[in-house]
Amino acid sequence: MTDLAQWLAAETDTEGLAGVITAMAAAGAEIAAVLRAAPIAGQTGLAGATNVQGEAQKALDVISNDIVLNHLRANPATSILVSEELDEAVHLAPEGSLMVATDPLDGSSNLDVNVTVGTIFSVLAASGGMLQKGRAQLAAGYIAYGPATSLVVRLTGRTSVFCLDDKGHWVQVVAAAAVPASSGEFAINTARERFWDEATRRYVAENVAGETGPAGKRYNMRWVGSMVADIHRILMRGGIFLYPLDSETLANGGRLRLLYEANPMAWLIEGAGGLSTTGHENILDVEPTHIHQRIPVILGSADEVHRVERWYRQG
Ligand code: AHM
Ligand code: MG
Repeated sequence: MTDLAQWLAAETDTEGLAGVITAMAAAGAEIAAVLRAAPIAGQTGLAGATNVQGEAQKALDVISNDIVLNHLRANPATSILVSEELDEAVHLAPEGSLMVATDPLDGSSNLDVNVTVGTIFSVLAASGGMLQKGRAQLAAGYIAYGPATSLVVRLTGRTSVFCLDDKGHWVQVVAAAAVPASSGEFAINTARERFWDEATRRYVAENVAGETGPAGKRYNMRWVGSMVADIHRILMRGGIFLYPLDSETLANGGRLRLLYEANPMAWLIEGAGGLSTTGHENILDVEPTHIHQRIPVILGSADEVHRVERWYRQG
């Protein structure tokens, strides 16, 4: 049985990097405990909600952000933290060599219905500045708070999956995740169809046409509406996730964030043999222009991503 510490020791001899991942894993274990008791504490709603004792409660995404911040503050290797919850970057250990970008609790609108949510993170060399391509990541990961608490992490090798046991240890359950090249599952919010571009419309139409259509096979659609849950499914059994640029998200450049949603997920999917694209280029090659930048996100099984890219080239 391999645990996280053993895996990290084999993956890197950089103490700082192993320390930051250990800190994120510890933050994840703490967030998991908070989430488990959140309905009793009256904490699943929005900021300003009250608990069963009538006390005012902080929203869980704020609590999760504080937990991540505390764990990274205690870690001497982290010098910069960029978080979805914070407008500005936070400067931590001045001597630290690493930067962390995180969405401390993604999919928080799913909390009041007890659906899987997650913490996403990306680790970069602080010396490269805050705006680096995803390709420069030293590591990335997410913690999925579902029926099991899973940590999915990759340095520069293969993407590995750990599960939190009842003693608080991270036990490896998949040494090297492998996203099958072909799949019959796609994930997109079809309620947005009226905003879609031509490439998205055509790709989805082929899938929906099933075995008698040009794709020549039957597809199923899944959309949790919680990126970590949708990506975890794809990582474990294949499929494709699409949050493309559409007429409504056009002005913002997309819906999801490049630094702490798209890049880490693209890094993990690539480490499992899958692919990512904006429709026009690999997500990991996009040069960021600001820390909270949004980006179109298409990723998963390689054959499916290639089919979407073909439609973009024709458009
Ligand atoms: P958030 O960061 O505000 O939680 O939003 C991100 C979430 C993703 O987890 C999910 O894939 C997407 O928003 C769902 O969007 P939609 O509500 O359009 O289906
Ligand atoms: Mg988010």
